[in-house]
Parts: sequence; structure tokens; C-alpha cells
Amino acid sequence: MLNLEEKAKKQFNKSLKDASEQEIYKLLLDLVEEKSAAMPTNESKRKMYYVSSEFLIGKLLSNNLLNLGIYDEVKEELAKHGKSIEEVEEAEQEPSLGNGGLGRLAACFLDSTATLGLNGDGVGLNYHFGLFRQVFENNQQNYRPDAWLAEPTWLNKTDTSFTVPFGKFTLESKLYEIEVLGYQQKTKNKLRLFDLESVSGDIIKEDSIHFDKENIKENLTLFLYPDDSDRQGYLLRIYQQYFMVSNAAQLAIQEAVERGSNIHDLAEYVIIQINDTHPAFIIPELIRLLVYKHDISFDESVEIVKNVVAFTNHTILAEALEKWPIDYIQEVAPEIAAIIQRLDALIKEEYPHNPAVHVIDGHQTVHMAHIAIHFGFSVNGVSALHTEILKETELKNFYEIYPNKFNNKTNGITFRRWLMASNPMLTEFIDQKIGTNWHQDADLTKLLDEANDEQSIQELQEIKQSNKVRLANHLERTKDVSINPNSIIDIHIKRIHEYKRQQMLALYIIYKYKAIKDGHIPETPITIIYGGKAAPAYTIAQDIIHLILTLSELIANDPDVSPHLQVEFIENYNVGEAEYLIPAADISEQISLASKEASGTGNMKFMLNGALTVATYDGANVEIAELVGEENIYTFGKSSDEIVRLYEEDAYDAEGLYYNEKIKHLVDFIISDELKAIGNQENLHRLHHDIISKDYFMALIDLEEFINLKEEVYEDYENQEDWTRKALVNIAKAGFFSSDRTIEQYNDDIWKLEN
Ligand code: 26V
Repeated sequence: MLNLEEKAKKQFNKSLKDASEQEIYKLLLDLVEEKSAAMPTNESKRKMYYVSSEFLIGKLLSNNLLNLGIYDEVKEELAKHGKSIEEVEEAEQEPSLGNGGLGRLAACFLDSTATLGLNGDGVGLNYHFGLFRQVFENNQQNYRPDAWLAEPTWLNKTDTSFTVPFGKFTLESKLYEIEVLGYQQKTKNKLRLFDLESVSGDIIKEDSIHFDKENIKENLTLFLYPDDSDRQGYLLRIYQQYFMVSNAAQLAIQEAVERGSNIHDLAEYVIIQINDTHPAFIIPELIRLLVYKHDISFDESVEIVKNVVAFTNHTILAEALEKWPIDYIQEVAPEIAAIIQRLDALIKEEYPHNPAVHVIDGHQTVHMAHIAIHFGFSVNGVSALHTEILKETELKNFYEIYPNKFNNKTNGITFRRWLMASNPMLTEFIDQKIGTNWHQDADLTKLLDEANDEQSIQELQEIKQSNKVRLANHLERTKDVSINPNSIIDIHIKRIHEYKRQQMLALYIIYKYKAIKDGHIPETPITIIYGGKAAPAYTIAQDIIHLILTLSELIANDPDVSPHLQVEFIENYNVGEAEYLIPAADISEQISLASKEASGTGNMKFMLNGALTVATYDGANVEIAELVGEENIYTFGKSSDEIVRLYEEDAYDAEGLYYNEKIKHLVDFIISDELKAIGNQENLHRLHHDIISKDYFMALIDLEEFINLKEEVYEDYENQEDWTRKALVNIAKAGFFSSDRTIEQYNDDIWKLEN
């Protein structure tokens, strides 16, 4: 008994049934604190620091209750008093401290690290505002500040503070912490978020995401990734990055000394995994601290740091590979700029005729990835294909120098959040069929025994149906959106980017709209759901959102089409929405241009929840296809090799493809009178022009194949027994994508922590 009724009486002087959702949330937060107080921590000599500018942790209440093993008990006690845990969950504000996959991966990794009992913390920044809150107005994306730091909070203030020396001033940091509770109370780790007391939301201009970018003391940790489309924005990002890593480095050194390090042996005590290049300044910062604070020679410091830092690459997109002009770094942190110049000199001396691997190029620009590769001991990609591309193409020059540094760690997802917490019905089904061992050791292959059991297939179908109803209710309640729970639910959720090809699916929607207008009525109605934010400065991504919203309106207002096809774009897609959407999906859209999606992790979540994937041979889709077999996935499109070759030879011809008679009328529909009557001419014309003249991410190259495949998929859906059998195989084979497996591999190959 948790005595929630008694606790409510004591704290609020009222009965549970009369307490508000917000009050119950507070009560449960205290309960988690009380229950987790006695959890052990791992005190091993060696400790891992996962330094990341993003941690997309999502809501914490249900996850913490689940990991403490009291979720069901709480749910039942609340129900006895007429309260629903799902409604209490809605009282929690979601911290949006990440953009997408990279930040969510960091959150899954924290869960797995604690669950495996490893000594490892996350380190990042305590942004006061997460990524903007997306609102749609006139079929356009708009921006509202996304405050999340409301009481009650999971965040605990500590007394820890460090001095960070910038060029023009020094700042004192303040450390906040969120506890990370391993499953079944294995160990308790921490997410450590640094902040500045002087930061103030007062400098935000009205209800917007604009603020005074020059006022560093007040804005440093105000926003995640402030817009970097101008010089001030660039500088602010460098300020943020340096602030983050200086604190992380000082923290790691301080704790190593407390555990007995004499600094010369730092690598025995500390391993720092950097999540993409955003924390790469930690390399010169560690060197600075060893040289100036610990009197170690520059050369020895470099050697020490080389054994401490490991780097994960998450993208090959040129625009995301960070490069900063050296004079910007000089302005923000001159000592760091000087160390980077010395590191560059070492590399130039060793590889004078290999400018591709220099740290500072001929334009005086610092390549962050190059610092991380030369002066870290491990470089990993995040799926088998991605790592191959790094070795063979993008980082070939480095692979030739350091073949042994390169390794692959295919991404994973935590099954605690993405199955147990978000899909309780499927969890119970699996528990009944194969027991509960998989909660710790994610092997679901025994489920394959159910493939020929009609009863099991029937049950699985009913679970999917119930999850569709649950989604429909949730959307009705929270977003005022109605969807048909008896339709095929087909979902494309992720950041909006041309390479992810939301626009290719939009062209399919146009195809389907026209087909229905011509009398080709689908047997089962179809609901296509999008979700995702576009970066504020990314014009074509805004245009893609606009096209989809305009199409959605056109279809909804057309009585010939709307009973058979619905298109919804979920506003402000985030982790909480994903937890409702993914369990309800029949179809998972993973249609990026081959070679461009480093891994994807949404693809794994859908598979685990029994959706069938429409996939290009990209990222971890390749590994999903290998595991489930071609008969249980719908693959299409040009191979990664072909796409890489097209880019190398500059041989892609968008215009040529556009003049294909099957394609032209679909693309031209973007600027049709029907759409222009609803949408904005400028957005529609710009997107149309971009697709026919440039189409840099090749939406047209796979379009015909995609359309044919989509038709086949919807047809296959009509045979529910076969369909559900395929879904079962997907669930059964998803074990490989548990982040526990990923973290075990990081630990075996890179971190080498004792548990
Ligand atoms: C770069 C930039 C540069 C401009 C400012 C905003 C910004 C934000 C993030 C990034 C890095 C993007 C890298 C990234 O998110 N990669 C994703 O990582 C996932 C986890 O490994 C992976 O599943 C996705 O395929 C990959 O796109």
C-alpha cells in the first residue's frame, strides 16, 4: 500500500478524489523521491560522462514509477479514488531540451546506463526554454517560447559551482541535477545540467523566441540552439558550448581527484563520450585545465586527453558538420583558441600534405570533428551503414590514418519507455506469452512461436485497435483533432528536413487525392499523420509544412475524399505525443534519401510496437530489413551507393524526372488553383520551383516506386491475419534495438566500466 489517500490528506487536507491532477502530480513526485532515496549508486573507480547539448528526456513521472516498480500499484490506487494516471501525466510539463533523435538517444542511453548498473552521468545545459513550441496559424508554422521550469520539478539545485573564464569576463556556474533511476532499482545516476544564476527570461521579446543575443550573462542558457543565422547567434552558440564543456571538464576532474586520481592517470578514472561535435571544445578545455591548473606539460596533457575522450558522429550532412571561424573562438575563449592553434600545428607538422585532415583550414576555420577524431581515442557511427559511409566516404582520410579508432554502435531505444510505459497492453500480451525476462534482457524472439496461433494474432489485432482508440481519444481531448480509429494509421513523425522526404509523402497524398476523385475508393479509409518541427531559418522546410497543412484542409473540405482519406499534422510533436502515436501506428514511414539518415530511432520504436515499415535502404532500416526479412518490411528506392555516386558526379537531374508524365501532374498540383485558393502563393511557388529545378534531396528519384509500393501496402493491409503476423515478426525481432544492447557495446568496446 502506498497510502496515497493518507498522503493527500496530510499534504493538501483533502481526499484524493478531490485533489487536482496537479496536486496528485506533486504527491507522486514526492513519492518517487522517497522511494528512490535508498537506491544504490555505482562508485566504481572509472566513470563515464555523456556530454551532450541535448537531452530529450520527455515526461519523467510514469517512467520513474515504472522503473521503481510501483507504476501498477499507483495506477490502481488512483483508480480506486476515481483518478486516471493518464490525466495526472498530462499535468506534467515536458522538458523539450532537444531537437530530435540525437537528444532522445542521449535520454535512452541514460536509462540504460543506470539500468545496467554502470557508473555514468549525463552532462549538459539547463536551458530555461526548450526548442520552441510550434503552433500553426494560417497553415504556417509559428513560434512560442517553451518554458518548462515550473514547480514542482524533478530538478534539484546543488551547491556545486565552477568558474568559467571567457575572454571578456568570467562567470560562475550553478549545477542542477535530475536523478536517473535504473529499472528495478538497479542504480541511480544523474543528469547534470549547468546553468547561470544571472540568466533571465525578462529579455525575451513578448511571447516570441526573440531576445537580446548580445547579453551573454542573461541569455547564455536561455534557449536550446538559438538561431545561428547571424554572427551574434554564432557567437552565442560558442559561448554555450564552451560554458558546457568547461563545467563538464572541471566536474570530471574534481570527481576523479576525489576518487584518487593524480591527474597523470586521469584516463583510468574518466571516460568522456561526446555526443556529436557540439561538446568537442572539451578537448582543448581539458588540456587547458591540465596545463594551467595541474602543472602538467602540454605534450603530456595531449597524451592524457587522447585516452579520455571518445566521439560519436550522428550525421554526414554538410550543414550539420560544425565549423567555426577561429576569430570567433578567439573572441569567446582566447585560451581555447590558442590551444586549438597548437593542436593544429601538431597535425600540420605530421600531415603537411594532407590538408583535408587539418584542424584549421585555409580559411582560418576550425573543424570541430577533426579535433575530436585526432585527439579522441574512438570514433563511432550510429548504424552499420552510417559507419561504413564514414569510413569509405565522409571520413575516409581519417580512417586511413586511424583505422583502429573507427567502430560502429548501432543505436537503440529503451524498452522501458517505448514499450512498457507507452504500450501497456502490448507489454501485458508479451508478458503472458513469454514471461517477463525481456524486461531486463530484451530478447523477444520466443514470440515467434505465436506466429501460427490464431488466438494470439487475434489478440494482437485487438491491441492495435485499442491503441488507435486511445490515440483518437487523446487527440480529441488535448488537440481538438478527430481521427477515425477504424482507419489505417500511417505515420511520418520526425524533424522536418528535405532529406527525410516529408514532401515525397505529400506528393503521394496528391496522387491518392486525385485517385479518389477519379473514383478509386480505398477499401479501408486512410489517415496519414505527420508530426515534426522545422528549424526557424529553414525556408523550404516551412514550405513543406505549409503544403501539408494546405493539403490537409483541401481534403477535409472535400466530401468526395474526406470519408476515405484524412491528413493530420500534429501540432508541437514531442516525446509525449510520440508515446501515443507510435503504439497506434499500422504503417511507419522511414523514407529518407538513402545515405542521409545516420540511423533513425523512430524506425525502431514503430517496429517494436508492431507497425510495418515502409523503408529506404538507409540508416538502421538496413538492419531492420536484415532482421525481419524482406517479406516483413516494405523496402524501396535507390541504394546508398547510387545516391553517393549521383552526388559525386553531380548527375541528378530533377527537371528530367519532373517531365515524366506520371510525375509532372503531381508536382504541378502544388501550384494548382485548388491549392492556391487555400494556401499561400509564395510558399507554394517556392516549393514547386525548388522541386523542379533543384530538389537537392531527390524527392523525385524514388517517387514512382514509392507510389506503387504504397498501393501494395494498403492492399496488403486488407488481409489482417497476414498483416498482423508480419507485425508480430517485427516485434519479435526488435530485441536487437534495445539501448541496453547498445550501451553494453559502448561499455565493452569504449568505456570499460565495472558494474
Ligand atoms: C546540428 C545542428 C547544426 C545547426 C544548428 C542545429 C543543429 C542541431 C543538431 C545538429 C546535429 C544533428 C545530428 C543529429 O541529430 N543526428 C541524428 O542522430 C540520431 C541519433 O544518432 C540518428 O538516429 C539520426 O539518424 C540522426 O539524424
